[in-house]
Amino acid sequence: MLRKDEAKSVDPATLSMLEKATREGISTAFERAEQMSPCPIGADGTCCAFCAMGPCRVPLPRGREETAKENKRRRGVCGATVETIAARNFVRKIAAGTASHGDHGRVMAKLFLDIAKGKAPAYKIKDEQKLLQLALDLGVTIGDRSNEEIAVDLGELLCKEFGKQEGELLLLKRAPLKRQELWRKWGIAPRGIDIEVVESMHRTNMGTDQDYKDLLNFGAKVALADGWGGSMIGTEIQDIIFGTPAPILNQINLGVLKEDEVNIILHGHEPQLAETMAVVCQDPKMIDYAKTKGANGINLAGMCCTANEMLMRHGVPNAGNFLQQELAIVTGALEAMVVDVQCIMQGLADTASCYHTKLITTDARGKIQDATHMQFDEHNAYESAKAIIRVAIDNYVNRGEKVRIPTQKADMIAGFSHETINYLLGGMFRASYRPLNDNIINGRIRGVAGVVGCNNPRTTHDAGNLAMVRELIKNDVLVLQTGCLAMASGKAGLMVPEAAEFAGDGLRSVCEAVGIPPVLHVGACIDNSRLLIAATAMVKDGGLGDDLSDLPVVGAAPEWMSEKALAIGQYFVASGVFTVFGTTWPTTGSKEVSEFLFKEMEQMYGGMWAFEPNPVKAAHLMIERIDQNRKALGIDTARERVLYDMEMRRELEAV
Ligand code: SF4
Ligand code: MSK
Repeated sequence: MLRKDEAKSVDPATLSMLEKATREGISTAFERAEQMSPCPIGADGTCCAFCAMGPCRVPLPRGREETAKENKRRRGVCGATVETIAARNFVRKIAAGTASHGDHGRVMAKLFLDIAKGKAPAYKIKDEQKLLQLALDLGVTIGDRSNEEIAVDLGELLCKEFGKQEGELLLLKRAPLKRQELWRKWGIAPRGIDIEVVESMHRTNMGTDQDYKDLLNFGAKVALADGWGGSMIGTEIQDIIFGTPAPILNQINLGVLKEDEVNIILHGHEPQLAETMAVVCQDPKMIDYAKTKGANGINLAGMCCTANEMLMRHGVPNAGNFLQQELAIVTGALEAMVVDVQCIMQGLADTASCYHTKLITTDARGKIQDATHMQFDEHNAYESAKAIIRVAIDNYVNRGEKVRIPTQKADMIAGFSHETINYLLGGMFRASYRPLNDNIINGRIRGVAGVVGCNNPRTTHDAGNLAMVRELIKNDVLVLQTGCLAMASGKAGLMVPEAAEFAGDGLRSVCEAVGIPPVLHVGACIDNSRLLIAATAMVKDGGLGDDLSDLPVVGAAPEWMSEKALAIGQYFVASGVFTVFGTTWPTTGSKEVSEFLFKEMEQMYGGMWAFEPNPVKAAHLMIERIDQNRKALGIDTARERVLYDMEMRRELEAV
């Protein structure tokens, strides 16, 4: 049975555009998800298409436990067991996520080097302090050399991390010593970034690694090459060249589009084009040009992770998250959707063809049939950005009659980088995580949760995130968010200091004292590496154990869809963090593989996966884990325990 619109999203702006899309006969991801149920064999991880003797399907019997005999018979033509097939599928997804973040990090490293060498004049080094800190961390000589000289050495060092063949990734040194030793013990300290992705593809190829535990352990290695490698390099460099984010107020949701201005949305992940567009859109000559076409100005907005980057560095408004991309075009008010890489639905081309919107691809790695390709050149960045903006301005006169912009937009504060949290808590001259640790020890803050990831039309848009986040803050858990779920909370008004009223007494008192929201926007998907740095800073500040797995810190992705989310989850787990995913789980077809991820990994790494589609129940799994870690640290007596009566339990079951 088809779902009613109300079951598709809890966001009123999204619902209003879904109604318009239906009335105008426009296909969206929401509708396509209704029409096509997921393949149950692929969803369970039990289909292998890795050679031409297959594809081989080895599904579980439906509706009953399989017998040992049946399990033995579940093999591909080559004899691969269901465990091998499920593990290989899982590892390939992690490798794809790592490759995506890694390729993003590589582009940033090369741009950084070009900037240092004076080959990309539109950019410069904005955060000198962070440049020097990273240079110090990685052993680059500072002396009395210029920033550019230091940056050339640092850039070359970081570029080499991608192709390094032996040794260990340099940034692993930032992790607590105990964690580094554990990675070495289990043989999962990554050598380089590309080599681990390549070896994952080799190991999962027909006839190579056929021991599911060995495969899954290698999955941890390739994921660490993302979190402590590609993603961390990307985040660090972006901060150095575009500025380290600091709290900034702006607005979010489709209501940020303007009736009387040229609307341009930037969508994707890598921020170098967005940075130049933000500057060019303020150029009086461009604004005058827009006026010659009858518009009152140029309105630049972001979407998905590009939106996070723009919002936290420039206060550029955010038009919405992943599932709103087609709906932004359905407003009829969008002159150009400018995209680069990752999370860009091909469906945008069809939607754009029904309105006047120009879909413009800008990256050679991300072309779309029927879109206009305008290659962005970082060495001639302003001219490239101007050409794209002119196309959008020229298109304003083609706006049709079918314009309707939702009224919904909410205030949100973004930009809580690790450095900002440090300053906010400790002050400019004694920046530290001490007050956070103290408030965790005294029980005002029960623990910290990273709630991250995407939207997925297989579940109600934004609903899982909001239910989970509300439950966590109500129970005094400070929430840090990245990606599309940060936007879900922003739209719902949870990212302003006033939202402290929804927090438990302890968390509320801390938020009110510091003046922060109970839900902090930490950045884009690659910025999950900031969460690793923040957790490491908590360990280093003392009083909460000597490894990341000792901390009352947990992770979740209640609405995930991207392979990148699995890579993030796996590096959280391999870094010692309990991590729960919702929506669907890609190894349910193999009990052994799931048991390894849900149980055995904990014995090895102190972190483990869990799968729980009910977001409130998932929040309570997280709280339970936080309490276990508090008990092990001997700080459980500091807080009052909440005892659930029958009514509270019934409420929980009803969700
Ligand atoms: Fe089938 Fe084995 Fe080929 Fe996979 S690798 S498609 S299980 S024969
Ligand atoms: S954009 S990876 S839908 S969070 Fe980073 Fe959003 Fe997920 Fe893409």
